[in-house]
Amino acid sequence: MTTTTKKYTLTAALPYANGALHLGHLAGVYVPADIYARFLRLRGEDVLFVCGSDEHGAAITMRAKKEGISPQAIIDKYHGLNKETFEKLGISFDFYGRTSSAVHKETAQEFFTHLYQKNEFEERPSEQLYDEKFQQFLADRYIVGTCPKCAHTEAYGDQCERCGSDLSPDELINPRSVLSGEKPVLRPTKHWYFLLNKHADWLLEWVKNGKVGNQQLHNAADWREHVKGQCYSWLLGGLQPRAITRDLDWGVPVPLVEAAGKVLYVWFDAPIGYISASKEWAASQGKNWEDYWKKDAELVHFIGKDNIVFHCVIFPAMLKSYGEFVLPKNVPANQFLNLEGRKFSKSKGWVIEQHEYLKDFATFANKEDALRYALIKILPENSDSDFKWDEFAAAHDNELADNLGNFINRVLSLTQKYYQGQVPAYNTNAFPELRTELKAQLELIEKMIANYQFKDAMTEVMRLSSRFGNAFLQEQAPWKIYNQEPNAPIIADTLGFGLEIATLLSLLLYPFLPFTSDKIRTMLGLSSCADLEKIGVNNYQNLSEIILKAGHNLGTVEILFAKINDKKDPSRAQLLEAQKAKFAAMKKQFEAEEAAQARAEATKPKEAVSFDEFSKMDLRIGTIISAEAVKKSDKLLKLQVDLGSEIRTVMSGIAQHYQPQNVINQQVVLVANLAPLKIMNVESHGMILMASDDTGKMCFVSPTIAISSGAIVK
Ligand code: B3M
Ligand code: ZN
Repeated sequence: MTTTTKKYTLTAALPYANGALHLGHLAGVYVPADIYARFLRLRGEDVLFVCGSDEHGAAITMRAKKEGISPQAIIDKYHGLNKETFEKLGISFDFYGRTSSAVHKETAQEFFTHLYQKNEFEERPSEQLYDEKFQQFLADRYIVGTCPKCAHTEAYGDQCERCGSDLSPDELINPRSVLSGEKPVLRPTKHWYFLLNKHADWLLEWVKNGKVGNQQLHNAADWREHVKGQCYSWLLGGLQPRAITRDLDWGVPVPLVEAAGKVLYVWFDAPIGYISASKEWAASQGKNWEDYWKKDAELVHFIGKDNIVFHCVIFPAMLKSYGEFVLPKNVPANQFLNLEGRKFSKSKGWVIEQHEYLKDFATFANKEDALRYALIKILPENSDSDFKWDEFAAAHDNELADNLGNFINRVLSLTQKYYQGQVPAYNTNAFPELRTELKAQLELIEKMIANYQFKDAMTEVMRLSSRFGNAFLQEQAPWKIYNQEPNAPIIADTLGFGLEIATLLSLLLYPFLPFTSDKIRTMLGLSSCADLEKIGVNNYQNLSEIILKAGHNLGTVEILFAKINDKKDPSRAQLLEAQKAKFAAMKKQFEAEEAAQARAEATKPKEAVSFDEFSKMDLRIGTIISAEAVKKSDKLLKLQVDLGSEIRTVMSGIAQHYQPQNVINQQVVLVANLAPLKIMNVESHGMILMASDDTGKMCFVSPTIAISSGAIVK
């Protein structure tokens, strides 16, 4: 039975169950997806928000090999850890599935069979790399070698992580097996290829104009530019048939007799995982999963930028080939988050894993929202961004504690004091100008969220607390009036409006900071926003519904955010300092390693040059006739060098090794035909040759006898 009410299906990329997730994953995918899910639910929309573990592919089997346990043990371990951590952070999936489930196997096989019967595949014999020692074909990540595009020596068989190129194993130079480390041999095999090339034209039209045939499915302007950009580079580069089966023993078996021993390619079965999770959820709720995937269902995929092609090209082609499925309305992919200026790297330990954060900050009240807030402020929506502990602390103290916490505390404490914790009778039309401004503010926030601009939306929500909360209370200063005229109606009007703002904040913050929203509502004597999802709060158009009625009893006032930098209680600052120290020490070590590497690189013998190339250099003896320090530079000296036939001005980086007065009459070797270069606004004509070693010593290279200026060096 299909009902007519609109359904929203939100998916968040299925993380591989081969490790813990870190802050980059949270900011890239799960927090934004959760914001949108909560926002829609609070409006009373019918939302299905699914995710789950991606439990197939080399990511799993290789991890199992590394840890010396079975793939099953790996997926059980990390599925449990990731699911539990998401819950703790308030990521409100309706269902967190796993691709090892029976429903998934059946769904993925049925999907394959259906496309097979519709002739969407082609069977192709091929020669593939094979590890004779391990008796296994080497697909994707099982093979490493040198990238043909950027010469990175550790490129994988499916992708080079240095330059981002999409590769196939046969493109790698000097391929070697990850299993045995040996050179693989070629062996004949056969695979099924999805004829992606057949779909190129409609996909391009769909991405570019949001149209399929004469149906307008979405407004192309709503898609992020960087997402469309990646799609164009794939679509215009020419789509090729793509192998969707593999010779592996871990995965969903290919449901064809002639494909015994083969499994589906992990990127074929993983997105189908969204559908299987929906089926499992629907079965548990007595609902029909098809309502959420067909007709006018609205599908939105939340992913990181490395998954764009799979969600904007390949999976849509699969859905359309199958028939009846809707295509994603939007794929608001995020860019990457960095950590203190460097890429996250699990292997180097440069990472903050979400479950580790929760452990390290166990004693920190409201740690979940403190993290959510810090991440939302830097969501990499349109460009990469950077997590910094100092910014985390500053945002927590200045914005959450001093702005939001302070406002909630003030309005509730004043109501407690003046009206014994009961909402006073007040004029709900007081401050008309402010109310008009507020309405516009609420509309702006709603528009931003609907456009997936979550970072900006949260800034605007926080303005409710600063502009309409704290600044408003400060302007009205009810405490001053109270001293003279405790019954003045303006006091009730002021606090009444303030309580409306506090209530609105509890609603508006719910998608962003659900724990804080709950706390504010408890203080307001209200139940969680989760209870409002059933009825739906149209908090933007019908404000009167959310207004606390006169006589309503407020709850107890509590501190919302205890500051990190607190002289009386240094415990939180200590937690933070420990983190900062840990990363600073690591950074120091990395920098030392990098410097050593750079030195090694610099002292490595250079490539041979021909005599002709060398003869192009015009090297001459020059005599320094004057030298002066350069303002604002501790490295440079400005020199006049006599070349016999002319005097040259040369800027030279020797100030840390020579005093100006000590270089006069010094004979040096000058590269006389180096193109002039402007350095600190002075044109430098030539370069003096210096010798240096790795102890930091540096000296001129000079003739062993006095020789005429201008003498040729060859
Ligand atoms: N597991 C890749 C990743 O974690 C993959 C996503 C699947 S989404 C269907 O980046
Ligand atoms: Zn490369």
